[in-house]
Amino acid sequence: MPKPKAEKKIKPHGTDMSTGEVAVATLTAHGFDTVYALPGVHNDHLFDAFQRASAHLRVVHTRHEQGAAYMALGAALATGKPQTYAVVPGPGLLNSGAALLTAFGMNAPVLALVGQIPAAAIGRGLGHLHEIRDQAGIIARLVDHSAHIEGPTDASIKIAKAIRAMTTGRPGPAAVECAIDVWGKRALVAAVTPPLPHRAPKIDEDKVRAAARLLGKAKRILIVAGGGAQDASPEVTMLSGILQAPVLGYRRGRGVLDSRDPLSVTLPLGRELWGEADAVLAIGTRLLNPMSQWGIDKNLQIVRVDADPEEPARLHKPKVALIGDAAPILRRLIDELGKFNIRRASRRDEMQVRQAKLRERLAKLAPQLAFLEVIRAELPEDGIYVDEVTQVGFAARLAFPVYKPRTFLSPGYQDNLGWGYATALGAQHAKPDMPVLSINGDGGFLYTGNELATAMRHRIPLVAVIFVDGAFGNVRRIQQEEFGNRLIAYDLANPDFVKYAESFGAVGLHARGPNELRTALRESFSRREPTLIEVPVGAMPSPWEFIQMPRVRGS
Ligand SMILES: Cc1ncc(C[n+]2csc(CCOP(=O)(O)OP(=O)(O)O)c2C)c(N)n1
Ligand SMILES: [Mg+2]
Repeated sequence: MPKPKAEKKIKPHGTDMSTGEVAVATLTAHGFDTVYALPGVHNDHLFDAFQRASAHLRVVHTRHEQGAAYMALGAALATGKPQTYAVVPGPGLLNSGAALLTAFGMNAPVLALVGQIPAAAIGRGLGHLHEIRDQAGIIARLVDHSAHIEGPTDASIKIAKAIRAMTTGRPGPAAVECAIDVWGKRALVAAVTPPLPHRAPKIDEDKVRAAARLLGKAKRILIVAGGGAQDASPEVTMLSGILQAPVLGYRRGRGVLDSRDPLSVTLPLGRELWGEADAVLAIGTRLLNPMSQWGIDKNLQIVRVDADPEEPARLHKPKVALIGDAAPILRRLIDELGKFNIRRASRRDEMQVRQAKLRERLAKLAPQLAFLEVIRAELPEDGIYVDEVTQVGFAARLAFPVYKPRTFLSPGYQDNLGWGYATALGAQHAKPDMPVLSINGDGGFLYTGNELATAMRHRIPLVAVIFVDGAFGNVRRIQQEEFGNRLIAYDLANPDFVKYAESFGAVGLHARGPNELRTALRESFSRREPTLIEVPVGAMPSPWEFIQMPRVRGS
């Protein structure tokens, strides 16, 4: 009689882990080393997992959820890599909402980890702490990819999928939510999901040839670079040279072609060139303002390169749309253009003359430009400038020289007042060795100025300048010029900003005018401590004639 087979023992398979531990292990497996966060009971087990993993994952806690989300955004913009923040549900989520919205507008890879009320109570309207109706639905409207974590065994794959969604195709924010009683739930987990394979779309070779033919024949080409061109700076630079095509960047595309190249242009020259162009190559940009303000006609052939297949035809169907990441597509385009043996006459001299003429026109903005000149001189070449919705900021978009992509962080189409200080803090945290400069108006600064406490707590050596005119200056000027000087809701009661900074233990400096700002910046960039420089200013000349400009073609 054969011996009975030993009964096969089913070995427990995997590691005993909580949902929070799985989430943390998945984040670290994906290369995350920081989470910007504000805790609360809903996420206690998640934070316990953060605590246990603190050798691999730093928690930077802020003083308001908007601070956490803006810091993650700033870190993502400065590094180009995905970043994450964690908040409690309801008010915590909503407090982070403007930053999440801005991340969406800027296609920034920011992962929101959001708490939830007890799993069994979701959707029942019982009035649990921080309950909000249909949180999952609200999140799903704010970002393209969201998920609800059910427990330890689905947490890893759901987070891995969220990260993949954030970094493939059109990048952007994602969110996962998890209930208060689920973060601590334990189970045997077989493995943590590693980064999922990316599926790069195949480049459409016929379309590359069509684009090359079109651009090869065109006489006067304008390249428009948006945020989606930031990782294609060498390719854009090369194309600009081959085609002798000027490159327009406004907010997110600044620095894709180094401003020291005379073919690198901002809005006013961009508009002139748009009016003269027979072809436009638009890379990673919605192209909304040129098409809707400056006009289109049948003599303007448009080639678009975009990661999002839906984007190119949204407003106006282009001649050719190339879908995918800009850099590999542009490399193929450069190869294909090689067949045309293109010899374009240099436009260097012409563009130098036109740039000089523009500088004469922009001299109208002398007060803003004087500050920008000092900032450019003192901020190192790779230093990061973080923009705000303020007079000096508007002028910077037109005239601040930008040498590299990701060194000019401007809030995109949301133009979200008050994003600046906390976003810059995130950029500085993620790039500790690189000087970061935040500029602010007195209106915008106090949105997140409380995060000076975060700068102190985490020793983040951000230098911030605040231009103090005692007003929502932009609002005041519009009321003066367009509403018969009927002023309302524009004037500000300000603290003493030097004392305000000092009360946190930060360095507070006072600078009257550009020369004193130069000294203050020099001192601050060498001292490298959290610093706020207060600069009293008067009303500044309007930049709007250089930003909102009339049609140059079409009807
Ligand atoms: C979230 C948000 N709220 C309101 C506005 C409208 N807005 C644009 S500029 C501005 C005033 C900005 O004041 P300040 O920061 O002091 O800059 P200044 O114009 O005085 O230089 C306001 C309220 C906005 N852009 N974003
Ligand atoms: Mg102001």
